[in-house]
Amino acid sequence: MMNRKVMFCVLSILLCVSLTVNLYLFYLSQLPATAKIFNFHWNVEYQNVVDGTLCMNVTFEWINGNLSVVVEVNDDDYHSGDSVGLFFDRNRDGTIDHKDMRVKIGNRTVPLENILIADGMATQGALISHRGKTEITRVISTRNGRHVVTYSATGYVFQISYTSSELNFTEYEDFVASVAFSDYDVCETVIVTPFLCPAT
Ligand SMILES: [Ca+2]
Ligand SMILES: [Ca+2]
Ligand SMILES: [Ca+2]
Repeated sequence: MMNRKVMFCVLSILLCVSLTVNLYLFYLSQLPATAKIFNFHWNVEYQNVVDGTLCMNVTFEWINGNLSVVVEVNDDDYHSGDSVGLFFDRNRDGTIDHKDMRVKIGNRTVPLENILIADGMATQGALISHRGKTEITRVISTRNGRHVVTYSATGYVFQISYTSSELNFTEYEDFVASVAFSDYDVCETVIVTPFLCPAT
């Protein structure tokens, strides 16, 4: 009789634990995803980077107050000069241009190494309009980047994280961004029209 009582207690406890775990997993599955994912495509007639459709996936996620950025591009050939450009409306004037390259925060002027090169170097660049076309201009300073680049049969993955101070906005604010990919092998750059990333 005693053994049955013990067994009943153990089974009851196991049932409660199982129920609690399942409820917690259900709760987690209902939480809104914090990552914002954007997908861009260029058909073969609009680019020479790949023979088929060029695909770029951009993921923004705020982690501990820093903006994690992951850019995936299905480029078909590695070159140490291939690069991803990340452009943010850092001075919050609604447009992305050379004024966003350096932002004054308090008494400091904060630059941003936003051209991430496949060989691990990084430099600064800005979007400019030239003869009705959007182009990227680079400044000369190049330094060791803090980004991570991997290349595989499916293409590139560029990863970096910026502080909110560098970006001049926080996770509680919408921001405007643009992304570019330069394929050194064919001397071609594709640039995404600036888009809005809503706050989490
Ligand atoms: Ca290519
Ligand atoms: Ca390439
Ligand atoms: Ca701006």
